[in-house]
Amino acid sequence: MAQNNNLTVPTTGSDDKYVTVFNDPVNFNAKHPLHHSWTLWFDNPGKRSNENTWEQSLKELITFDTVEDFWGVYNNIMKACDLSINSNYHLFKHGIKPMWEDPANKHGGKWSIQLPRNKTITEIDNIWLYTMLACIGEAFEHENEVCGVVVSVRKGFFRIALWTRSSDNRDVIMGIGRTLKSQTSIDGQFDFQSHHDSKGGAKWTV
Ligand code: MGP
Repeated sequence: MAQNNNLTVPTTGSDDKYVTVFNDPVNFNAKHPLHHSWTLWFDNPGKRSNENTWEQSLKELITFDTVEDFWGVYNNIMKACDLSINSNYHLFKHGIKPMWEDPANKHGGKWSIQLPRNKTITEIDNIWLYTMLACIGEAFEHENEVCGVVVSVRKGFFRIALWTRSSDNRDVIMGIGRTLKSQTSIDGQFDFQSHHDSKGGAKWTV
């Protein structure tokens, strides 16, 4: 038991290892830390952008590192399905830019799936939400491999992608793909491509 503002409150019994509302029973504003800080980026480069100009349209929106702040951000930004065509949200570990050129991404690749617009909008939003939750909640066995996730709004479809740090170890990359598929409950095929041969076909599928 711990004393706080003249109230006797139960603790977790493990010397404040976990943050709970009992740490602040008056304001109930305890926050639950995430293992990493995550940064949300947005871009809508438009049709005329190319590899040289693309970065200029990239905007860093906000960084958070608690469960509560994630929901604060999620509940106060536009839903992915409401974004205009060619927009992208990128949620990446803080310190990693959502670009192929970033040192964390340059040897990596991405698992991606295109979801046709005829899926219901709620379904798309939920898939993007579950994708983000899998990342910030560390659902992946090789969590260090995960750099970030992207939702892209295109004319005929939405695309969900998860960027990995490397692209060579088949077992590791396949494990991530399988977890992503099960966490998002998508009944469709994800393709993996490394960033440096993104013009080629899928290297692996799941
Ligand atoms: P995209 O949005 O990843 O592909 O990249 P999409 O939706 O298939 O669009 P399409 O026009 O290729 O069919 C679109 C373009 O943005 C790329 O061709 C690049 O010019 C630029 N671009 C995208 N990314 C993720 C990067 C990046 O990481 N670095 C650089 N330099 N340019 C990028």
